Amino acid sequence: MKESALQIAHRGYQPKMPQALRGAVCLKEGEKTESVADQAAIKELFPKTYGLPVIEIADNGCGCEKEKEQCGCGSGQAARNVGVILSGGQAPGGHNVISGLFDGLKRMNKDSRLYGFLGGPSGLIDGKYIELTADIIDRYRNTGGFDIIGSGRTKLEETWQFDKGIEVCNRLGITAIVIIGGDDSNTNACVLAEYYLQKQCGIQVIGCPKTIDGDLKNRMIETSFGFDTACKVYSELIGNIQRDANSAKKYWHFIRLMGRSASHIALECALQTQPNMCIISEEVEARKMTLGDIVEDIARVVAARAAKGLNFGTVLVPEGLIEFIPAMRALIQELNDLLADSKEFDVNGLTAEAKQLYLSLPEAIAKQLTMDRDPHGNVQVSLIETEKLLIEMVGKRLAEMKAAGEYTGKFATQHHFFGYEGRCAVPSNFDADYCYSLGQTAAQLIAGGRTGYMATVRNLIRPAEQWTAGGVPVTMMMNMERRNGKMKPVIQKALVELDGKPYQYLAAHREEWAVSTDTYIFPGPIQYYGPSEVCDQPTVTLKLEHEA
Ligand code: FBP
Repeated sequence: MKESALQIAHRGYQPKMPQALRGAVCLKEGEKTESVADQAAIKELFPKTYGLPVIEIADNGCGCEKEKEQCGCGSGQAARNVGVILSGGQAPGGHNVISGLFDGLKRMNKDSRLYGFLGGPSGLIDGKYIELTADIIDRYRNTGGFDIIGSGRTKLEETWQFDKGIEVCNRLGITAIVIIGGDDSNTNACVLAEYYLQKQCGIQVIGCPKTIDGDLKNRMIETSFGFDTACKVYSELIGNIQRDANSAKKYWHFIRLMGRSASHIALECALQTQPNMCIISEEVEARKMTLGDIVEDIARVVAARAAKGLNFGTVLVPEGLIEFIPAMRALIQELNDLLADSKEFDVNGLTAEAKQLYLSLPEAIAKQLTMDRDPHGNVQVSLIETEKLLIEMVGKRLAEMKAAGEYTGKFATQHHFFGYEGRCAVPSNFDADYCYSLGQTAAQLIAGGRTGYMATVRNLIRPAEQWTAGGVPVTMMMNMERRNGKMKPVIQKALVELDGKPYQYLAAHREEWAVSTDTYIFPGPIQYYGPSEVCDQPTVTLKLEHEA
């Protein structure tokens, strides 16, 4: 297979790692934990994995005899067989989690073996796997994509699936599984860990925080991997479009950005590029805005720019917007419940209010809302073309304003959707380093006999040598939510916080960005080689959230 110059050069890139992961380590136990909410319900559902302590990985120069005894880390470990699964949407850096895991296991015992289950969680149940040898791993180091073993969205939730997993693991001598996934996949990882503990089958389960959406973060997890690279790719494209808009001066660009429910990607891209408008779904919900209100806001900015002779601009639209408009959310909830019970959709199954809203939507959007849910019961928001809906409605509103003498400009538009362009990009140095460290951390948690944990690497705005590594019990991040019409334990999704610094920065600057011609930022492409201030920077979100 012919490889690009970057691919060839990049194979030799040595990811930077926290100092604590470089030599022999010990696992230090912190305080016992509680779930973020619904403690009694979560405790009852996870009797074995609830309340575990947070783990910090320290180099074993810490002088703590007890911890040294318990961790059994560093070299001299017994050989072990481990399975790894990539779950859900692709995110840059997945291959580095696997190579970090591989190197970590081999460092502890060269006879350890790593098996990759093919095509996501279904690979475990169907017993489809490959052994990941050094040759294979070396071909995928520092590359984007999940193609080393593939990914999938099969939900691991039923006892027969867990039992099949035991059969397959026993056949391969596997005593630990690493699940690399988002909030839903890590929830399932914890359900699996709990079941395997109850069955005393000797299989540990460790999760790793993956998703470009950036919504798997909390007090213990600073960011999910892939968010950094994806946002940098989209920001490059938005910057290019802004330069085109500024040059041609004839189009309004409506750019929808992936990210599912949360608006982290749209917000981060806005911070990197300073567009004329960026809608934040969480704000729309908090201000109880209607679709009409959003359209009015955009039309107001278009008219203000037109008054200055600027008939061009950029509007960023988060993928999940539609779900955050309160009336739409109620409609979607009704549709979810209706579609969970029957595959045939009948509009008369909706309440009068929801039915009226449903019938008022453009046909294409209404149809998109009733399409199949993903296996976790989520609306597939990536298929709903909100940017086109907004263009249509803003166009109508501007025509009314023109008739009333309130607007005199031109409204020529282009629409874009950026999502898949960023999910398999070559990981930024940040993601390459972060992911490799996550993989190494997972190996240490396995060596320390832990299960029901997610690997964590923190202190991420510092140089990689100063990052800290550890494990957080998955139950600590859980609460109860309604899914497919039933209450389920799930990892709490992190939405954009309106009192958080990233949103506050946007709010403080957006009036200026709306009407200006010289505030656009053009980030250019991700750089892999060159000065650290160009190549190793974390996202603006991370910096704003964690800088003192
Ligand atoms: P994960 O949550 O599984 O990481 O997926 C993220 C995502 O890229 C979302 O941003 C998007 O809505 C969805 O996946 C698209 O799913 P699909 O890959 O099935 O089209």
